[in-house]
Amino acid sequence: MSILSVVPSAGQHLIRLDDAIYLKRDGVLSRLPDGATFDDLLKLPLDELRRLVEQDRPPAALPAGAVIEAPIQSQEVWAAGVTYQRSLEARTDEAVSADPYDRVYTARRPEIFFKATAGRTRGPGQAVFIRSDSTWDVPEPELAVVCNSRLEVVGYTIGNDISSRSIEGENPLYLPQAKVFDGCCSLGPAVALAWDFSPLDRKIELEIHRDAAVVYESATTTSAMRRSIPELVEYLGRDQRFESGFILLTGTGIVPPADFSLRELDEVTIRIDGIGVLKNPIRRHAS
Ligand code: DO4
Ligand code: MG
Repeated sequence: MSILSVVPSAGQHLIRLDDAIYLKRDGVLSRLPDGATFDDLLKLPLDELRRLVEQDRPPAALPAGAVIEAPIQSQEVWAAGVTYQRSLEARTDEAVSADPYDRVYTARRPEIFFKATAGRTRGPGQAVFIRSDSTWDVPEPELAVVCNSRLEVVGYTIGNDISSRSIEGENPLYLPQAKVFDGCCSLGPAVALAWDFSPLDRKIELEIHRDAAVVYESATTTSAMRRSIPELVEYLGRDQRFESGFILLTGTGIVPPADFSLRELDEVTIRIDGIGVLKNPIRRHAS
């Protein structure tokens, strides 16, 4: 089966294959001009980017042995939290104090935190990590927004905001340690381009496999998100510049029950309708 089967045939998607960027448009692959990188593309205004991406180009063959990489270069990954009722319920159950979570769910200002750099981020098929000093770990399947340097939404991908519930639950001030470590995030398999994809009412599905059996599965839809994407982008873009844009995870609407924790060798599969399938095996950092 082709590695491109994880990207839908319909629509327009940018895919990073080895070090080049390709467009998959209605099932046909073409290669963007030599040397085009995510940093270059995300410095362009959206209309110029669209012209470049949609230029007539000959179809390209899938390079032999190519692998799909995470759609990121020098962009920081940020994340919004407590944007779905389910996330609020899970945090208030695990936390020493429910109050900060209750307040942020309805506050004007959203929760937005730093999540990862490209070096901490993994692509499709690569191992993602849980911490050596955590006892309760979950994947968080999230719609990820890709923005350019002008805060215009260029497209959408899938993000996994892997999180330690034991560390965050002990004290909310430990959030950066619960969220940020090597291999704490995966992205991919493709960027569904904004002019061709509506993020509204998209189904998000999570499946966790252990020893060839499904040990957890659930689904939600982006229509259950309490915040709008323009609102989250506007808050993140306040008083700071992103020279090559950024990637913003929009929060999880799926949290497994309290007796579930990820284990080494589990496999996490996230599907978002119109974007594709992101699958990663789990590893635990050595203590
Ligand atoms: O409040 C802590 C993190 C919440 C989060 O990551 C989410 O809701 O997705
Ligand atoms: Mg999250």
